[in-house]
Amino acid sequence: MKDRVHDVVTAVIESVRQALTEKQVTLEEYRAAVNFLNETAAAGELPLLSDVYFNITIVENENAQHQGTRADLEGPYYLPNAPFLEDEIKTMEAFEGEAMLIQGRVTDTAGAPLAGAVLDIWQSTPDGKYSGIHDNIPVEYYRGKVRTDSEGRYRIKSTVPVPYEIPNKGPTGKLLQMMGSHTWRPAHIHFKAMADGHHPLTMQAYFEGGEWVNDDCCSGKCNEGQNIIPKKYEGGTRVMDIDIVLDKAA
Ligand code: MBD
Ligand code: FE
Repeated sequence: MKDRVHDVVTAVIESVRQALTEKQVTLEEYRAAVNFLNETAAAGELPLLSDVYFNITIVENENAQHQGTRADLEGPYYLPNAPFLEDEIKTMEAFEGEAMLIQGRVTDTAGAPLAGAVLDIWQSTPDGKYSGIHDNIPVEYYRGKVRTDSEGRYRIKSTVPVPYEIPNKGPTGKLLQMMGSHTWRPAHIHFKAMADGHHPLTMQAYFEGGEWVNDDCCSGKCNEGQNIIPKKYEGGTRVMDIDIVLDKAA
């Protein structure tokens, strides 16, 4: 482990030094950058800042090793202890969200169903907040786990999320704006899929035709995967058919 830390941190230090040299960064600029990181930490935004710029690279590393469903951004708002749900993700009545059904099948790369696989699902409120993180929204809302049945199927009700603006008043939002970027992500649903003997998968699903799907502020390549879900309605409910293929554990 020490060797791995040494190896990776040495490479990071070298690439930062190289950038500082290439751009002939001054003491004043260097100090401003350190202060920026300090403010970001004080605002609790280090996970956000990191994920905006670097989570995508980790995703690409994962996908280089994958046969199954493409991995995607985890983002900074996953909480591991969400409850198991009956048939519904708890949503807040204050928001009149459009009804949504998320359903599909979890299989291995040979197409065999994975019974008893766990899907951990999380999404933002319709005004772009995450429970357990923002505005004291109780953690039991907008999160939860489902288990696949004997045929690998799952089915859970929720409400349709809307495009998500990352907190734009803090240091991360300010930096994005200084960099000429907007602060929006397409509407999305987060998943972690886990099954015994299989490699866990962190992914997201997006909505066909959704705003920002082709222009995610987190450098997400939403449009390169299979994870843009076709527009489908059944009796006024937006149906998200999301099948997930998991690789065998190495
Ligand atoms: C999010 O909700 C998110 O999913 C990502 C990847 C980054 C910031 C906020
Ligand atoms: Fe998110």
